[in-house]
Order: sequence, then C-alpha cells, then structure tokens
Amino acid sequence: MSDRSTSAKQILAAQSIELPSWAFGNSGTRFKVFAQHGVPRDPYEKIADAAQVNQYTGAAGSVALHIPWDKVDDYTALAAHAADLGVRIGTINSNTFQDDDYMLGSVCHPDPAVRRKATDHLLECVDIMDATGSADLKLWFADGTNYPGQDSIADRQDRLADVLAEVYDRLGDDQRLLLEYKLFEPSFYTMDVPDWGTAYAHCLKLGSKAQVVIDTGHHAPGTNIEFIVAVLLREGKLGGFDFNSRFYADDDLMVGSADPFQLFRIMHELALRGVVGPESGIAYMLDQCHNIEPKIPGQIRSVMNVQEATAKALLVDTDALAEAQAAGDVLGANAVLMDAYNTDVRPLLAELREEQGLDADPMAAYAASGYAEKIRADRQGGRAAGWGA
Ligand code: PSV
Ligand code: MN
Ligand code: MN
Repeated sequence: MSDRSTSAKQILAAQSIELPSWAFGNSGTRFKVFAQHGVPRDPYEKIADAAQVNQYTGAAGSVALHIPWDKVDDYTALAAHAADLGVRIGTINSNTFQDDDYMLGSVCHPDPAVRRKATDHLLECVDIMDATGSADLKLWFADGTNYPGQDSIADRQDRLADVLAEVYDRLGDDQRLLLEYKLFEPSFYTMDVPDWGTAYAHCLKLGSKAQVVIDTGHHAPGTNIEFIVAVLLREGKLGGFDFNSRFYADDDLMVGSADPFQLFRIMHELALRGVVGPESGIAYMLDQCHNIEPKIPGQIRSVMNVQEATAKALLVDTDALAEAQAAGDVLGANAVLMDAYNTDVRPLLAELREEQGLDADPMAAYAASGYAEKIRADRQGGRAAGWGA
C-alpha cells in the first residue's frame, strides 16, 4: 500500500459525519408524506436509529437536533441516552418557520413582538446547547418576501443584524453560531440570507464565533460550490456543511447521489488544506430527507458516499498536481485530479473498516442485523420528521 493510501486511511479513520435527527422520521413533499413502518416516535428513538448508522460505519458519532421537533423535558437525560449508545448530541438547529406568527418572517419580521418571540427561541436553543454540551447553534431563517415592495430589504437586514448580535452575545466561549444561507424557498422574491456573501457579511461583523454553513442544495443551478468552500476557508469563515444532493432545487437527496464529482471537488478543496477531520472545527453534517427509501440504510449509504469522495480526494497526488500547475500543464493537472476521482476506493474503505473491527459492507451488515424488523414490530405510530413532530 502506498504512503498516500496509508495516510488516507488514517484520516478516514478519524472522519466524523453528523446525522440529522429529522432524517429518521417520516418525510415527503408538499404533495404527500409516505409513512414508513418502524420510524421513531420520539427523539430518544431517533438517536437510537442514528446510533445504528454509527455502529455500522464507525463514522457518524454525533446527531443534530432540531428544536422544537426534538423537544424533550430533560436534555441532559437525552445527552446521556446518546452517550449510552456511543454517540453524542451535536449541532442544535433552530426553527422559526412553523408558527403562524412567522408568515412574514421571524427575526426580520416588521413587528418587534414577533422578532422578540423568535429571538427568545434562539436563546432557548443556546440553553439547550448548554444542557447537551453542544458546541454549535445552526441558524437557518425562512425569512424573506414574495413581492417587490412588500418590505424594506435594507430594514430587514438591520433587524437580522440586531437579533444575531443578541444571540451571539449569549454564546459561551466554546460555542459557535453557524449561519446557513438559501437562495429561495419558502420566499420567492427575496430571502433575507440568500447567499454566502450575505451570511459572510453578518458573520464578519459578529466576530470569530460566527461562521457560515454551506448547504449543498441551497444554490442556483451551476453554482461552483467548491469555489465558495475555498474562499470561506481562506477567510476562516467556513463553519460547516449541510450535505445533500439535488437535481433541481433543495431536493435533500442522499449526498453524492446526484453529482458525486461535485462532492469530490468539494472534498478536494478541504483535503488540500488538511481540514477533513474533526480537529478542523468544520462541522460535516447531513441534511437530508428519505422520502421513499428506508431511512437508516439511506443514512448509511450517505455516510459511505462522503467517505468515498473523501478517500478519492485524499488520494490526489498533490506533488504531481502542484508540479503540473506550476508548469502551466493544464491537461496534466486535470489528469492528476481525474486519476484520483476515477480510483475505486471501495477496497481501501473495506480494509479500513475491517481494521476498525467493523463489517466491510455496512449496508449488508445492517440488513442482516434484524434491527429493521425489530423496530417495525416494536414501534407503532412513528412520527413525521418535522411537521407534527
Ligand atoms: C432549510 O431548507 C434547511 O436546509 C435548514 O437547514 C433547515 O433547518 C432544514 O432544512 C430543515 O429540514
Ligand atoms: Mn440545511
Ligand atoms: Mn434545505
């Protein structure tokens, strides 16, 4: 085995991908939610299912919560439950998009009373972080407008800045605010945080504990996401990812399923700078919905897709690449990248798993475990991922 493969395996062994609790509940489109048998009935069961993904991949040690979808009375007990199952509670996601009060926005709403309500929710999320030991608060706002003239674009930015500053001040020394942007939806004329530039400007003003989250499904078609990755990394403002795949808009399909080459290109920028592992502080999260496929295997497949893209990125011959780039050898440089992308890394990952005491094939091992049959029999009345949870 080459030195490059050996060091790739070491980095892969430490890689950790955070799972979204909502991926385990029922989900669908605005047309239909298809109920699956055996889905979790509460946050405890969501964490149990996430722990299965970690058990078979060894690479999914944390679970993100979404509040209030994952509201419980005792978050310390929930964190202890996670620890018992070998995982931990990761990012806390806020939700200011489901109440009637938020029809015209939350933190950007023209009515100060609605902004107060939304801000109090965000502060409550920081309280939950204190109880769970979570380091990151992920903020995504559905705020925006549908019609020109509906509200002042600039005033809405001012309101947003004020709320963010209040929440930022409440953070502990080891806590971060991760701001997620999205081009459109649910608003269609303006979103108040539509792009990385807006998120970056707010984070820059807030300070070092504020960073940008890139959800790979939140851009205009054709956007060069790896360019955004490179720029934010260079500025020290890349806080994390919500990984998923899309063909059209915010499809929330399994990461690496629509465009594995894009995922590789993203991981290449990260591998080049040595920030693939957990020590980088970059939160690698999935944000997906499994509308028609079974949820736990859907998550296992997604983690494997990230691992494969990462392995390929780590196999890039960076010396040869730098040499070709310095020589202006366009075709040579491109060939170095494509050689790595076209490598079949599945044997390397199978070997790594066996070295870690895992089954070489996580999908098959989970299928053979009987867990799916057990939850189907044990759980009646599983809940929707978000709506109604
Ligand atoms: C919004 O589309 C988003 O990507 C945000 O991360 C939300 O918190 C999440 O989806 C909810 O599914
Ligand atoms: Mn997201
Ligand atoms: Mn999304």
